Amino acid sequence: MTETHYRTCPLCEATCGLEISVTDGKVVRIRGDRDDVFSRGFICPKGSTLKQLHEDPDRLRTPQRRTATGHIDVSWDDAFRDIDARLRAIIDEHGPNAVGVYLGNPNVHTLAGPFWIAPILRALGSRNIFSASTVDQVPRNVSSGLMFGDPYAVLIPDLDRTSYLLMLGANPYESNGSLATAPDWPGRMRAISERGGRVVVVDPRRTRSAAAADEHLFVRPGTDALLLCALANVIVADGLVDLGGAAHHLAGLDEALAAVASCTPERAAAASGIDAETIRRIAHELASADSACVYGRVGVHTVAGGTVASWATDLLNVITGNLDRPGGAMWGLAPHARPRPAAGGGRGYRIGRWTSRVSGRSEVTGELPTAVLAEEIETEGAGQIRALITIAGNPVLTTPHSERLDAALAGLEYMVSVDLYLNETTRHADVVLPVPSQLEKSHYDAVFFNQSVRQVAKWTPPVFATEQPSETDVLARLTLLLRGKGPDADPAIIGDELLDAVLAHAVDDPHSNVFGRDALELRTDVDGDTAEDRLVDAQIRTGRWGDGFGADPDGLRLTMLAGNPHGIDLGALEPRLPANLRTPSAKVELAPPEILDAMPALLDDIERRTVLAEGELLLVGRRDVRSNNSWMHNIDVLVRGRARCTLLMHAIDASSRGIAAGDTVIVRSRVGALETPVELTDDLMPGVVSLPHGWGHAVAGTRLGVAAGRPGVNSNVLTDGDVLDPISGNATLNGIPVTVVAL
Ligand SMILES: Nc1nc2c(c(=O)[nH]1)N[C@H]1C(S)=C(S)[C@@H](COP(=O)(O)OP(=O)(O)OC[C@H]3O[C@@H](n4cnc5c(=O)[nH]c(N)nc54)[C@H](O)[C@@H]3O)O[C@H]1N2
Ligand SMILES: Nc1nc2c(c(=O)[nH]1)N[C@H]1C(S)=C(S)[C@@H](COP(=O)(O)OP(=O)(O)OC[C@H]3O[C@@H](n4cnc5c(=O)[nH]c(N)nc54)[C@H](O)[C@@H]3O)O[C@H]1N2
Ligand code: SF4
Ligand SMILES: [Mo]
Repeated sequence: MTETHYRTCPLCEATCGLEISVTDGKVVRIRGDRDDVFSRGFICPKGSTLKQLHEDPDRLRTPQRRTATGHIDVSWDDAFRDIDARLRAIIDEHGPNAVGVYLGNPNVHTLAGPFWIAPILRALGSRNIFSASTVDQVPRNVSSGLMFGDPYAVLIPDLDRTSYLLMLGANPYESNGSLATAPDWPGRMRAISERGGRVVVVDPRRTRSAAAADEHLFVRPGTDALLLCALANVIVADGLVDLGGAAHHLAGLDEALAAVASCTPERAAAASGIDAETIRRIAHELASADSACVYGRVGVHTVAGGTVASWATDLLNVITGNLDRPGGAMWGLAPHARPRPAAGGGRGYRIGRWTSRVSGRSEVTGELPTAVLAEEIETEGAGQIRALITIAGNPVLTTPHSERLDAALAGLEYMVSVDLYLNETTRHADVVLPVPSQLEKSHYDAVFFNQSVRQVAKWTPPVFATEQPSETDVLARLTLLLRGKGPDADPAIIGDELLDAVLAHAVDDPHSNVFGRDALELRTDVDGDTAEDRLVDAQIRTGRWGDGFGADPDGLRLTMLAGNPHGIDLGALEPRLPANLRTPSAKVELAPPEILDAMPALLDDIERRTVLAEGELLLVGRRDVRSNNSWMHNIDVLVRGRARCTLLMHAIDASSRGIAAGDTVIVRSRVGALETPVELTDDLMPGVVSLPHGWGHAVAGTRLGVAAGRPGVNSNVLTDGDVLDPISGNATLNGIPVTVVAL
């Protein structure tokens, strides 16, 4: 008997629907769900590997405790007792800052991450909180926070309606998109050109995305901030500013435009390698398109000018009249988002509420830059990190100057990890707490529905039941022991608290569809088999399309989503000005001093960095559609075939160094060195080399049988933890000066 299950793929931001066939308790086939309202059958090579992931014998199913001879199975009770005793002793003696937390990327792909981590952080009360955000998109959060009052109000390209997409530092043909959820990005990009629009890609490499675009411009790594400011400069100088319908909602326009006055196309051309005439032409095309959108991602954010680039991206969207209009840059709206007052306005957003102890880096969004985690562990004194909790992260492979972090983790007094694998990071943990596989939990995209190019609601149930505790229960038990409730407290306490808080807010909120109702009464009507599903139900029902617990019988609720496993399409993006603004002025703040004050020095610095020492090249990263940061290399079907961890190099740069295709070379940066095979290509800008991240699995003490056989090298041995975006604290992962010599 074959049963068919529908399940959203949780591996990347694209949220593809999967059709999963199960016979006798085993997955026999996974393919794209052709009836999915959003993905329409699209799937990438990773989607079908949820089977292999689920069946992977190396995937942890039992808590692990580290011993002198390696990790061993222990019971859940022993694991939590160990954590309770050791972690609490450190906190009692040294205070909460002695415990650091690192949160990895998959937390945004689960229901545990968005809701069950906040209670842990509150119970702990440490300022030493770190996450993958500061090796990724935090500049986008900072500029959005300062401009719109909400760090999560990130503008996304209205892909399906735009006539012109200017895309910088993103390669959705491999990554399937980021901060713009859209299954089948490639198809949606092609559709722009097919309907007479234009796609222009700016990237130091002619990626598959660049090759498929109408135009590709090579750019010198790290210079996009200057390029984007120059595009704005041309629009001002040539009298092309058009604010469109957003005109009444703007503050600080004159200061913002003054800030780009020095960024002439000639200045940007000298730094970026894109000639001034082309910069002028692109500016004119942007300004004259029926609708247009500027979109930048990892390549423009993981550099020192990341926040300026993110600000300039949105400034361009504003001054071309594309803010909040169909086909332009718009905001998404998740079904569970709470309604906001129509007039907008709020408390605004601040950065730098505290600083890191050793090098004084600013707090952003409640976190410190992950690049300073190692020094905070190494440096003795009050406030030193002595213990670490990692949840769904592998910073030993994913964060800068990673050899230093690896050594620092080895010196911790205590470490706990919540993870699926014993990998390069979790091998340092005294206790590893496993979580169920992706097929053993329900799914609702609490994060990605907020930044999706269509308004969509979808909840999918688990494919398999499990004996293991749920991830939310694991996190709840950590919270409770941090609260001093001991290792055996009932995890349901946390789920109930979260649910009560949602309902209490909703009934207190005059804009809510349950305003004035009795929260306790609503609670008796909440559906869902698990704490996370009940929370989803309460949030959806009190959201924009919700049933308001009976107020609108046709409205959304969990049972309705359960009956629609292909999802419910709620339509194209809708304009949301000014309701979506949370700035105290209820305006878009175009000239945040935190950005503009730092800008002149930053732009000078970008120019200075284009001058390289003799023989130096600039290293950039890359993604392959078969990878997922560091953690899916243990799946044989994904790593089989040609080696993917190679250094790409232009033939000109290779021949001048006497390097031939397939040679092994030594790549050296200020902080580290590695050996890797070379692949020659014409698709790179000369002077640039490219190495993917997330490899480097030849490490003792892990349990990754397949990955260890095709280990590759860790590119973050080369990235420099001392060079950060000074505004957001984001790490510099692209444009790293390196030398390359034949072995
Ligand atoms: N040089 C360079 N470095 C980079 C980047 C780059 O472009 N270049 N990209 C950066 C970016 S954008 C990011 S987001 C970071 C990612 O950095 P990390 O988040 O630190 O790394 P991942 O490889 O995503 O590790 C995810 C971990 O979560 C575990 N895991 C998977 N699913 C679950 C789950 O459901 N629950 C739990 N508890 N654990 C789970 C995996 O086993 C793995 O250990 O890497 C960054 N590093
Ligand atoms: N297959 C796969 N998919 C993934 C992931 C994965 O590891 N593998 N990771 C997921 C995660 S966590 C994220 S955040 C997203 C990221 O998704 P994307 O942002 O699309 O990331 P990349 O594919 O790394 O594309 C970054 C591009 O920036 C270019 N670049 C480098 N430096 C510069 C520069 O200075 N300027 C410009 N203009 N370009 C530059 C690189 O050549 C590269 O083509 O992908 C997600 N999806
Ligand atoms: S693009 Fe691939 S990894 Fe991303 S959601 Fe779709 S199937 Fe999963
Ligand atoms: Mo990321």
